[in-house]
Amino acid sequence: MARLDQVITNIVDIFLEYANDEGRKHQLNKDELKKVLQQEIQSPELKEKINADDIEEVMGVLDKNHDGEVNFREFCRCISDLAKCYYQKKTGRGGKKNRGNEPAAED
Ligand SMILES: [Ca+2]
Ligand SMILES: [Ca+2]
Repeated sequence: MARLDQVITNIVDIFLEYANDEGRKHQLNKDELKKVLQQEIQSPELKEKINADDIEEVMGVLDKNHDGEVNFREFCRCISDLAKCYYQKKTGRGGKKNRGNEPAAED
């Protein structure tokens, strides 16, 4: 499988594996979210960005529609934020400044 194929199928498969573990299907509750972050993120720089030990805060940030769980759209946003974070570290671009070009409450 090509690399992007792998990335995409991995994101979907990982989400479903954890989201369907307990509670509502296709939704990550707090415990599931904590598990997926603890087990599937190991690199120190990403761990630093998203702290699974403070799951309340992480959930607050990710749960854009405030239903107490993380759906696939919210999960994707998290992955994309982590990818951007890594990109910025690698390239030195973007920095830590939030230039406000991301309308967070769009959906
Ligand atoms: Ca669930
Ligand atoms: Ca949600």
